[in-house]
Amino acid sequence: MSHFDIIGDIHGHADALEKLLEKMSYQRFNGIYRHPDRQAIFLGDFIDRGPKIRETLHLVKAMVDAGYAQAIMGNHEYNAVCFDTKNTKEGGYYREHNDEKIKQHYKTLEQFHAFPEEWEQFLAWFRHLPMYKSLDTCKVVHAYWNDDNIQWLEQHYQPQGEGLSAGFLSNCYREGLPGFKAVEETLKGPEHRLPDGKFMVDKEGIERKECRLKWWAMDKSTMGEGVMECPPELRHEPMPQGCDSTVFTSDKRVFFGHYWLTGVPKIENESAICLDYSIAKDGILVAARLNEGKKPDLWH
Ligand SMILES: [Mn+2]
Repeated sequence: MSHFDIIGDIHGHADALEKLLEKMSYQRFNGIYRHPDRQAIFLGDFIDRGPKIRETLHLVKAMVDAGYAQAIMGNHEYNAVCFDTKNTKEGGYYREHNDEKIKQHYKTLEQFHAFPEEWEQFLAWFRHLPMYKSLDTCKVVHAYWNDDNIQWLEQHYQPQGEGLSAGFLSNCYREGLPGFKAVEETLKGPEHRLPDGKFMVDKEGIERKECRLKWWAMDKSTMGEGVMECPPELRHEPMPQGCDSTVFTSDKRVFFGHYWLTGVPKIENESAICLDYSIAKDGILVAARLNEGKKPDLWH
């Protein structure tokens, strides 16, 4: 089956998801959305922020269980598992329970407050989601496809086996551990340290010394072109030393989400297509419809 519809980050916006599926001629039978000859691919980040996180998870997981969809893990699902898993060696949890991290996860905890067993089941499902897929006509990943990282995951992450076990997490949950880079970059994208004294402010209003690289951009000669949310005073600066300035190419198209793009969806780089247009921040939910031998169509 190569007739895929690839769907970007949902973040609890189940109504927008239903609308988009219906627009793309998916129909609900016995409560499960399906298309007679197509399969949906979900790029992760089902949870946090939005008003209908439970509904989103039920809808997506039911489609996957029935074979009408496939799903990969987003950084929010990974974070949720880390937040829930005790670090028996060093104490605490693999994701700290501090104000910033509770705030980011709050909507999910709140909406599942009365359904703890359901939440446990979804966490168990997250623990076994693949972090990437190479399909016959495309590749999918939540944030960043890098062959070295994918190779590390291929060797060390077994979604069908132990998945995100405490043993696996203890090997990658923080900087300095052998699996940190592969997991972090695959799910959250590559970052680079800003020049001394410079910082950027992220969506949560937190100051960060790292910038997020637009690894898929065609032109990466200035920071304005090559980094996300570039501070205005750095826009015309050359990219920091050590950033990859080559144009990303791939044998098959890579689809990814994660980056909170805004405006009208468009394909910047034919080899790497972002489908996250900020549904959780007054944006839209976007899908790419793939038909053999044709350019992908963007739907919203
Ligand atoms: Mn994300």
